[in-house]
Amino acid sequence: MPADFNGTWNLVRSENFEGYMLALGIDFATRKIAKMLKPQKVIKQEGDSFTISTTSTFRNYFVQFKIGEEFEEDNKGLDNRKCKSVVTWDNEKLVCVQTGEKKNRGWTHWVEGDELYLELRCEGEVSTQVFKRA
Ligand code: VLZ
Repeated sequence: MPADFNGTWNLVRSENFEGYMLALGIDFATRKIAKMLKPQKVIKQEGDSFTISTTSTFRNYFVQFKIGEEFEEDNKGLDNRKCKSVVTWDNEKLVCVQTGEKKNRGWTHWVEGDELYLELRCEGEVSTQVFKRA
């Protein structure tokens, strides 16, 4: 029985988002703004189909995928690099591998109690974001 990610989630804490953005080559001015943001995620899960919309006062990001089906991701408004992405289950965790110019790029989502976790990885950097239900 897979985990239920459905809902609206607000960022409550974040670690090393700066390092993750640096690894992606995000410029100084954008990093200064982005690290102050408290993004909200709305996740819709129907079987193995997901939409994740991340919104903030500065920029928004939307992704849609089915488990196990590779898709082109353009990372528009983030680092704008294209990559081939695929999301799979690792037990109760959602694991995305983003294959492209950047090594070891991807993310993992999981739910722990009433909290949604997101681990973001790029090159040697790992950032963790924690969200609570709105
Ligand atoms: O999340 O990849 O939920 O793709 C931050 C927006 C969104 C603020 C970070 C603008 C995206 C930042 C994280 C400007 C550099 C992400 C996935 C998993 C959905």
